[in-house]
Amino acid sequence: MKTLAECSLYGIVDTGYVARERLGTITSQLLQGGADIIQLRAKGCAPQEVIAMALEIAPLCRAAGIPFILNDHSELVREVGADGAHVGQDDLSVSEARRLAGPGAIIGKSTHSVEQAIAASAESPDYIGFGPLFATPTKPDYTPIGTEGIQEVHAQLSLPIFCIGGIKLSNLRHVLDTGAQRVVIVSDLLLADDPSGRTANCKSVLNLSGRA
Ligand code: 3NM
Repeated sequence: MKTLAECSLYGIVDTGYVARERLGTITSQLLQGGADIIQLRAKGCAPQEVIAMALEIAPLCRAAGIPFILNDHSELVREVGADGAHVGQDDLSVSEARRLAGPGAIIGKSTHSVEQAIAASAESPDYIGFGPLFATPTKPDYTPIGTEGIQEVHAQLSLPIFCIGGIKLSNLRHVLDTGAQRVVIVSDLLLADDPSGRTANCKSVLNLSGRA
């Protein structure tokens, strides 16, 4: 399986954008386009639904050699054959998520300021998310933090940092120019006419920047 150090493009399969029956197809499209990590984000779905969806996605990621992460639900990681879980600021601690997900699981944490990123790193997650950089329809209630903190957070921390929030093919080069090394892209991939092509195009921008 690809290590986090090798990952620059993180795709999220979000049930807010993708109908249940398209989850497998879209996952395959993101993988085909070169996504390095996949997360299932199924906010508001019952655990049994999350299990069913995850059982469909996990084998696709496994076959591609790509880590598969559950948003929340660290307690389901082993049951569905996922590789880890992602926790938010108001969710379980990293250590509690790690205990539930089991040995070797990847645990990521969302952070929304340089201060939160530094505080989160003390919990020793395997990676952090940092954002939202820009306004995003995927999390409309979050205030954008802009790109100003990107360089500082990279200077202060040595763990993988995935910038997130409003990142698209059209602004990716700018985001990388401001110091980002890894990104999460959600709606721009999921809502593209050709999700696989859009993913591949984003990956080439990352590759060209020398960060992938
Ligand atoms: N977490 P899009 S922003 C799921 O800042 C998520 O922690 C964020 O979606 C955070 O690429 C975000 O469509 C949404 O803007 C990202």
